[in-house]
Amino acid sequence: MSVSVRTLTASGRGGISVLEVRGAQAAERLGRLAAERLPAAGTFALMHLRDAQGELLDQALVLRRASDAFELHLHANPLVVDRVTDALVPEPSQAAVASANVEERARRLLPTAPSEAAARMLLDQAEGALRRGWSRLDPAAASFDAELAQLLERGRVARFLLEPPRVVLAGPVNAGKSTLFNALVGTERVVVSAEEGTTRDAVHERVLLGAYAVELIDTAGERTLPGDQNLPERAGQELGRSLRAAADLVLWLVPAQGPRPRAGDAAAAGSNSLVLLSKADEGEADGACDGTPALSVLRDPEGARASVAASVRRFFDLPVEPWEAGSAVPFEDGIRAGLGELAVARGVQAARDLHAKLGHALLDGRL
Ligand SMILES: Nc1nc2c(ncn2[C@@H]2O[C@H](COP(=O)(O)OP(=O)(O)OP(=O)(O)O)[C@@H](O)[C@H]2O)c(=O)[nH]1
Ligand SMILES: [Mg+2]
Repeated sequence: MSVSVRTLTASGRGGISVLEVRGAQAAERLGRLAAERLPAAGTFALMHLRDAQGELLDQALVLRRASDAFELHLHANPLVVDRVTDALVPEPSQAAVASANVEERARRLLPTAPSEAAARMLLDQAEGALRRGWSRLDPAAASFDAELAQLLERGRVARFLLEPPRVVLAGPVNAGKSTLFNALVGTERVVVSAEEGTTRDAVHERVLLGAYAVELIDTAGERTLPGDQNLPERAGQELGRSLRAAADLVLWLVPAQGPRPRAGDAAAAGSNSLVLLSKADEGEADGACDGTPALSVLRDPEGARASVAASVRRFFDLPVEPWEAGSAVPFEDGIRAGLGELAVARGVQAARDLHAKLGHALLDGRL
């Protein structure tokens, strides 16, 4: 590519955002945006950057690191940064993203990594772990199938790391859903009360359960409502139902002292549901009953957090440690699909040819 633009600082509002602009056409593209002369290599200048219509985009400090490499220190408003980027690369493009190599693609995901584990895994890939793992794969080796299976499994886990699953808290009114939601978020985020039907709207928060981030959603409780009035609570229940249908996992809370759900109940109906007993401190017996995890959120919030984290991991079949330092992790769908193709290639020669072809396309972005 003749010019590449990337943000070196975290995205969002702040004092300064630094854009790196480099490539054979970097000086020419930048020169078009500014009336001032570009600084000489190793020096900097204050410049007024304008779009094609002459409108001022930003006043920027421009540092020239080399003849074909610049740093633009812009005011850190995402809209300003986007407009300057668009002006520098008029058709920025999917092609540019696809043509970046795998290390660069991992680096680009880093600022939005949902958890520390995800960020550290991506950093490893940005440092070449996946390229090394891929090049060690030898279709002629006896260990080929096992190595491929291991990579595919790491890829499956990585998808959970990078795309937090949607976990909905549901169950009868007053089951303690909002109390658990607050305990998992770590702050009094939503209203809790002894009244039935306290929660109406759905509230979403990203929370960490051990090493994994999840998109946690608190919803209105279930109970039969009188008449057919269009009560706000009814609307809340309907919203809850549609969120449950779209959820990766529904945690259905049932008070330990009340009746347990039976087959055919809403809780038992969804293949994406897990039943948890709540208010176990009020139940007949503390701890897990019939293998159903039991929570005493008020008495032991830490224990409840750990129990929910373990239930979520068990449901999605995830290891406690999502990745091993330095290991190759196929963190993109395209790479996972490529590994899937390799797994079904017929014969060593066909697998070798495919391995070489896919390596070129997937690692170096030459599609
Ligand atoms: N003893 C005991 N009480 C609890 C526990 N968790 C919640 N509660 C109480 O149960 C009542 C209802 O709690 P909420 O968290 O508002 O229940 P909810 O399921 O969100 O209720 P709705 O929003 O009305 O559906 C409150 O008085 C809480 O203090 C628990 O672990 N033990
Ligand atoms: Mg509630």
